[in-house]
Parts: sequence; structure tokens; C-alpha cells
Amino acid sequence: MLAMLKRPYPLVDHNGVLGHLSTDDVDAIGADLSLRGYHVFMQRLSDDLCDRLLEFALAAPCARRQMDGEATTESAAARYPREKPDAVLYDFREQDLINNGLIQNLMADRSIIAVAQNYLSAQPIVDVVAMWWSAASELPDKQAAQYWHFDMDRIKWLKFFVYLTDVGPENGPHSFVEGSHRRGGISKSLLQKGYSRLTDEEVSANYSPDKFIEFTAPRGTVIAEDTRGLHKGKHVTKRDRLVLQLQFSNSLFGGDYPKCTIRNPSSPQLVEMMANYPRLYSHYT
Ligand SMILES: O=C(O)CCC(=O)C(=O)O
Repeated sequence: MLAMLKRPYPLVDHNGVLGHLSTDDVDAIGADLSLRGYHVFMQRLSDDLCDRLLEFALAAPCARRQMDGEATTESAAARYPREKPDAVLYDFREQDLINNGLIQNLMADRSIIAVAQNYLSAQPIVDVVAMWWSAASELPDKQAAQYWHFDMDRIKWLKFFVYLTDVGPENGPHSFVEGSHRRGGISKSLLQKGYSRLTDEEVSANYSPDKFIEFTAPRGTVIAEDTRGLHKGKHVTKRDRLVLQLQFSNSLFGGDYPKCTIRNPSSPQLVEMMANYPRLYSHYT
């Protein structure tokens, strides 16, 4: 229905941080996403852009996320204590993220939008911009999405994970079960556990080992993923991991996310895209 009612925008230019993508490239990426549920882009964000986003993430306030077993406490947002973190995860405020001109450029990036639109077969809407630090811990944490789970917030969506630090096996690689995003991709026995966090043992009993993908990759790497499939962030055992995430959905039906405002964007690219493709930014006031 949405593909018919919200027909894709006639985007002619698909150039951006993911490369100079032809229509065939975008179609091939869409086919890969449909088949496997994820796509890792060859083209990475430049070192300069990673440096500038890292600089932002070391200066901007972020809030420690409540950890498993911890009583709810309001913690004031502050700079990430990189040398002595005392939580598993630190979240940035979405409003601060969308005020940042570099992140605005990514929200308006034509290569990212083309891939999202192709996968959704409808006009996309940016409905989540998130960034967080994951810090080293002894054990995985449920609140930090370090157990297997699937998302279920919208009708159809695509997430882009952007690594802003190098991610090796010890730095909490994002992980996905290939093919689990498809209809019937998650077994009845797992679905019967409800919308819950699942252990490695529970999940590994249902898939062959070659379906478990751990994305170790250098900083600047972009991974697109349909998180209707089973995924998690492996817990960090050494140093930390900084990830930026953009989500594109085909509709705002579903999850009720707090609204933020795009006020006087400093990115000319975003100004142009907002004027030409208003539905793309309709989540923001
Ligand atoms: O930190 C990660 O890699 C997992 C994130 C996640 O589960 C999500 O964004 O839906």
C-alpha cells in the first residue's frame, strides 16, 4: 500500500558518502539487502569526517544508559569519560546530533537516501538519528542491546550503522543472523519467547554457524541492515566503540519516538533536500 501511495521520489543523482552509485548499483544493494538482510558498503566515510565526528563525540554531552540490575537513576549528561567509563553504553541526545552540520549532511546524503528508498520501495522518512559509545564490560548487557533481539517499531525500515572507531573482535562488533529478517526467518520457538532478549545458546540452536555475521571493520565503514532480523552489539572487551545510526522508515506508524526539531540547518544539502522532499524529514518538527 505504502509503495503505491508514497511512490519513490524520482532521484536522479545517487552520489554521496557511499560512492557514485548508479541505478544498477542501488538495485544490486537492494537485492543484497532483501536476500541477506545486510549490506556492507565498499566506500567508507573519509578519515577527515570520522575525525570530526569523533571530536564531536568526545566533546558533546552524553548520558550513561541504565545497566542490567541497576536501579533507575537520572544521570546528568556529560562528556564521555573515555579513560574511566562507568557504564556499558553512553547515548547522545538526538537533538544535539541533528543540530550538527556533518550529521545533517548524512541525513541529506543522496547515496544513503537512494539505498533506503530502494529497499523500502516507497518514500523514506528519517526517523532515528542516534549515536552512542559502547564501553568495555565483563558481561553483555541487555539494556545495551548486547543480547540477540529483533526490532519491531515500524512497518518497514532500514538502519545504517556507521562505525566511527575501528571495530575488531574485541571492540563489540555489531552482529546479525543472515536471512533472519525474511518472513519465517525467525523460528516459532524463538518468536514464542516474545519481544525479548535472547542468549547465544538460544539463537545458535536455530541457525547454522555460517549465518552468524560479526562486522569487524575499520572506522568509516557503513553497514545497512534490516533489523527485523536478529541482531545485537557484541559486548566490548577492550577499549570502546563509537557508532552513529540513521534509520529510514516507510511510515511513522508504530513506535512513539520523542520529536526533535530541525531549526536553521547549517547544511545547504539538508536545506535543499528538505525543500524538495519534505516527507523525508516529516518526523522532525
Ligand atoms: O550496538 C549494536 O551494535 C546493536 C544496536 C541495536 O541493536 C540496534 O540499533 O537496534
